[in-house]
Amino acid sequence: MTSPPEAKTRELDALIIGAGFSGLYQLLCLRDRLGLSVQVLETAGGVGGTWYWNRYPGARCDSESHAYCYTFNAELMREWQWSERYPEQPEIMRYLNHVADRFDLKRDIRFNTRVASAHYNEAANRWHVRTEAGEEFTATFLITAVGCLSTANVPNIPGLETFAGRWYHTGQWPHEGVDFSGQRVGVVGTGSTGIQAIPVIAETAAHLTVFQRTANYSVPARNVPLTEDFKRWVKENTAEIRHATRATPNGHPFFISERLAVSTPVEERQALYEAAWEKGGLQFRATFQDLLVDKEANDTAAAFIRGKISEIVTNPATAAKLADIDHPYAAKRPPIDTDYFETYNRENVSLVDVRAAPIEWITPQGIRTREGDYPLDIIVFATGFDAMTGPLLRMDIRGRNGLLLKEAWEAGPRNYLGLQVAGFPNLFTVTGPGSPSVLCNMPVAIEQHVEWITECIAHLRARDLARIEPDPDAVDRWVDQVNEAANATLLPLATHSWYLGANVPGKPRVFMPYAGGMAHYRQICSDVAARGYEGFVLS
Ligand code: N01
Repeated sequence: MTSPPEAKTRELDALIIGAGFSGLYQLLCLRDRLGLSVQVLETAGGVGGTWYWNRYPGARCDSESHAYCYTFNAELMREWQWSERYPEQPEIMRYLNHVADRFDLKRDIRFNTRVASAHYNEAANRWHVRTEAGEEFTATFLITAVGCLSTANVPNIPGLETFAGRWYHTGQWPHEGVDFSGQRVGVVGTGSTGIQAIPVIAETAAHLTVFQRTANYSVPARNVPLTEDFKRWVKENTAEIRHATRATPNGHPFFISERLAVSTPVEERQALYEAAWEKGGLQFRATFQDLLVDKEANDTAAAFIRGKISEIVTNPATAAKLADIDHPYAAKRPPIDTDYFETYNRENVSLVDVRAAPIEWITPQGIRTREGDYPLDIIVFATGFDAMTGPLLRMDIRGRNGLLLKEAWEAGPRNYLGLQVAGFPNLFTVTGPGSPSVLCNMPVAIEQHVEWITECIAHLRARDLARIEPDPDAVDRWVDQVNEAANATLLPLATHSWYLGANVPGKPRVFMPYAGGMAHYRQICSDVAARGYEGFVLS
């Protein structure tokens, strides 16, 4: 018998981790625009990133379809037609597969491949990457495109392993789907995901019990099929749509009103909220300019939504639990919904307040709270993610002198512009903590990061420079700016939000995304590059 071939280390210019929106575009830019040798490694069996995994019932994007797409290619924008105001998960998967096929990207993506470790070798100035299957790669540049919401947070509730029924996390949904008909279902969690899934699950479950820890605001999405007129308007206005998403703080194609809630007469203010409620969607937040910076202004929006909850939900005790919200409107990521509050008027749906009586145990039969037992056949955990840092820190990433990223970030993420970490040369983190990312319409944030990274690498290569990493002083200053930007808003007042890492026990409480606005952040990044990558050390 001949001996097996020796495992070979593949040498690359750049290695990208992840094949979602970010990884696909980063591959295209580095391979086709700069001519680099590039490999993408992806855990999933296909492209799509977060959309590959989040297949739960009702999964749909909260950004409007005509702006939830790449804008780097006007032809691509014109040839792709979305069917609804908000694209559903399968349609987004079709879109991303279309992009991957149109630009022949899949040939450079290795699917079903999880990265175990990435170590920087200073002498060689190369990243050494190992997969869980033991394959090895080295690359000059390492780019993480791992997404912000890709590490499922399954709560550590005692007894889960004894549960006799089936349980699922929404972010790891089975591809074959789940049949709820005739089943007693429990949903834990009322964030954006729970709020999307609950009305759909209620349609087929025998009974649905919702376990709510923190009541949440929600505004109707008013999803509709797109008219032919609208589709035509999109094709004729690709440049304008692109421009609008680049000019607004959240990367959405609508502008924030200049009116202030506090100085608008009460009747007029109410009429504007009514109109925004009828229009639906995340624009509700744009009704007034001061909603996210002035608590008094925010209180007017919060009161309006609470009033809607009491109007919609017929059982006053249920309405009171749903409206008992402990944070300012939109200080946590604001959900939008289709018939969420209406669902509590169904006979087969009940609400359990697990703030008043916490979940204590999962028994073989169901969920036990301090007040009682709820027999269940299926438990759905819509309990969110170890957001932003989780997908990075679960890998063994080591920079100079073997410094582990997890240790460097022990007290919370520290980096420059959300793009690079001191001591980790040539490592770029697409939509990393410290960048606007999750506070923005994601494809807009992603395109900006990917293009900045591409131009930066082109700059290094054109000047025969081998390395870029941030100056630790620039990191300190940026961390201060991220904190200042958050503190100028009401966002930190939602003290248990995932923006702060508060949803994961033991995670440092640091406000992670940059809240100074996408348009402003874009300008900062462009200025840094124009000044010869100020704050970075190039060598
Ligand atoms: O997660 P979440 P998500 N016992 O963390 C509760 C994006 N997204 O998956 O608030 C009981 O927001 C937790 O309660 P509390 C969007 O950015 C986008 O819903 O911690 N309850 C909360 O109610 C979003 O913000 C879209 O007290 C527990 C819920 O679970 C982000 O993903 C669609 C618990 C988790 O809410 C995350 O949303 C959906 C426990 N032990 C999501 N642990 C689109 O645009 C947690 N909870 C498509």
